[in-house]
Amino acid sequence: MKLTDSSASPFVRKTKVVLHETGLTDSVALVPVQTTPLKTATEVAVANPLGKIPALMRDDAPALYDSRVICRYLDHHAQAGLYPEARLWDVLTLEATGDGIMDAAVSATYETRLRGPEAVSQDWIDAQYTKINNAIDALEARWMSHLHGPLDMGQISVACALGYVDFRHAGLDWRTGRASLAAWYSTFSERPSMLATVPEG
Ligand SMILES: N[C@@H](CCC(=O)N[C@@H](CS)C(=O)NCC(=O)O)C(=O)O
Repeated sequence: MKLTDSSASPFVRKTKVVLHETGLTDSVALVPVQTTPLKTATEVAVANPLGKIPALMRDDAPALYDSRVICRYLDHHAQAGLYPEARLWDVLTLEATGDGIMDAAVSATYETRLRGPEAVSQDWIDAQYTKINNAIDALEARWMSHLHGPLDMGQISVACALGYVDFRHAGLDWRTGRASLAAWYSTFSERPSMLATVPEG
């Protein structure tokens, strides 16, 4: 199998963390790509008609895309238990919260990096930052007990989302007023799977 790879993408990072956590790194070759909404890389368009990464190219079956589908597929493949039945709906909601932070943060990145200075909308960026801040407040207020539980897909998504906020939007200073989440993240970031996938670029 092959995975479209970009070190900066938090969605790709999710899937790579899952590869590490499930022991599947040797089963998937990484294919580095450079793609943006304004210029889709050819290999990305071939694997995913939506032109987004990650996509997982399987050997004898159609490519899978959207990080949620890929992560669930890899978990199923490895029987790793990242979606425990007993708390499935919480895990999926927590994963959606992490993914939503990524969506908002990536949108704010595109706004600043892909549009000319005259076209950048500060209102748009502020609206994305509001979503990120509200979601991080919710994590601090309601999800700490779950985050401290056994490893699951929700935790991986949240950690990759916070890592991306640090990477591209450090000015948000998300740790201030969220001491519990900051402490959890500091410990989680030391996992070998997280250390092996730190974003660059
Ligand atoms: N819901 C998708 C989001 C993926 C996504 O937005 N990836 C970004 C890179 S971080 C991308 O491919 N952007 C290019 C584009 O939107 O055309 C997933 O979870 O895989």
